[in-house]
Amino acid sequence: MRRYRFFAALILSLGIGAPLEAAVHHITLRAVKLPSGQLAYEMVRHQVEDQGQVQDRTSHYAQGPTIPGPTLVLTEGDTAKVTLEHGIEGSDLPVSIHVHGVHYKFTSDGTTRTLSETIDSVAYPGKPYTYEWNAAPGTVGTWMYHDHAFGDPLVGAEDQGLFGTLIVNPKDGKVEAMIDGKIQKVDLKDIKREFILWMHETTFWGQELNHLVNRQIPLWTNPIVGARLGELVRFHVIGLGTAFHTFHLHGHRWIEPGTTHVVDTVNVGPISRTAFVVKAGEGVGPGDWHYHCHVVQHMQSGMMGKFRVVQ
Ligand SMILES: [Cu+2]
Repeated sequence: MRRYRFFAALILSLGIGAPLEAAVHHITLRAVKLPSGQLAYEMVRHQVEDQGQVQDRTSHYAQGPTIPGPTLVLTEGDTAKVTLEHGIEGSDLPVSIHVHGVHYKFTSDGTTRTLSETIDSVAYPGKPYTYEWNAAPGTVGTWMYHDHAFGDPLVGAEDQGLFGTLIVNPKDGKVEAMIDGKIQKVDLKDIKREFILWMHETTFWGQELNHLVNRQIPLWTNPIVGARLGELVRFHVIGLGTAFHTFHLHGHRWIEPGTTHVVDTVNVGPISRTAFVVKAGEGVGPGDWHYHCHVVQHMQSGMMGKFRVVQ
C-alpha cells in the first residue's frame, strides 16, 4: 500500500496522466511550392483526440496550399503533435516549422544543426519531422509558426510564404473587448467570424475563420472582409518581413488587450501582433470601412482593404 502511494505521488509530481479535458491534436502539414514560385504550407490532416473521442477536422481547412498557411487553433492546456512533410519540388534543402508562444522541447525548435549547432529538427524529402507543442497555461494568444530552415543561408523562408497562425484560446472561452462603450468579457462562442491579416512589406495577406460554416477561407492579398451589422468579429493582425506598420481600421475602435486603452491604430512590427474584438459597425452603421497601413508610403503602395459591414 505504501509503495502504491509512493508511485501515485511520483506520477502526480511528474505530471503524468494529463487532465482528461486536455485535447491532443494530431496535425500533418506539407510545405510545397506554388506555380508562382512562392512557398506555402497546406493542411494534410488534423485529428483531435478529446476525452476518448477522435474528431477529424481536416475538412475545416482550405484545400491546397494557402498564404498564410492553415490557422491552427488550440485551447489552453492542449497538446499538438505536428508532422511536417517536405513537398517542395526540385529542392533537397530542409524545411521546418518553428512556433512562437507555446512550450516545446529543444527537439521541436524547427532549426537545422547549422543554426542550433546540436540537432536538426527539420523535414527532408521523404523524411517528415514531428514537433510537439504544449499550449500550457500562460500561452494564450495569437502566435505565428514559420519555416526556420529553408533557403540559403539555412535560416528560413517565411518571407516567401512559409508562415501561418497559431491561436491559443483561453480555457474559460472568454476574451475582453469594448462592446457598446463598455469593457466586458465576450464569449468566444458568440464570435462567428475571425479575420487574420498579415502585414508583409506593402501587402496584407488574409484569411477568414468562418465559424458559421466551420471553414477557413483563404483571402489572399488586400482582401475585403465582411460581416453583418452588430456581429462580433475578432481581428488578428500580425507583422512579417522587414517593415514596421500602423494598422488602422476606419470607424471602429477597440481596447489594447489587457488594458483600458482605446485605440483605432496599432503599431505592428515584424512578428509582433495584436488581436481584438469589435462589434461590426457599432455606433457608425453599415459601410465599406477601409483598413490600411497608416505608414503613408505603404498606403500609397496599395496596402489596404475593406471591412464591409452590411445591414
Ligand atoms: Cu505599413
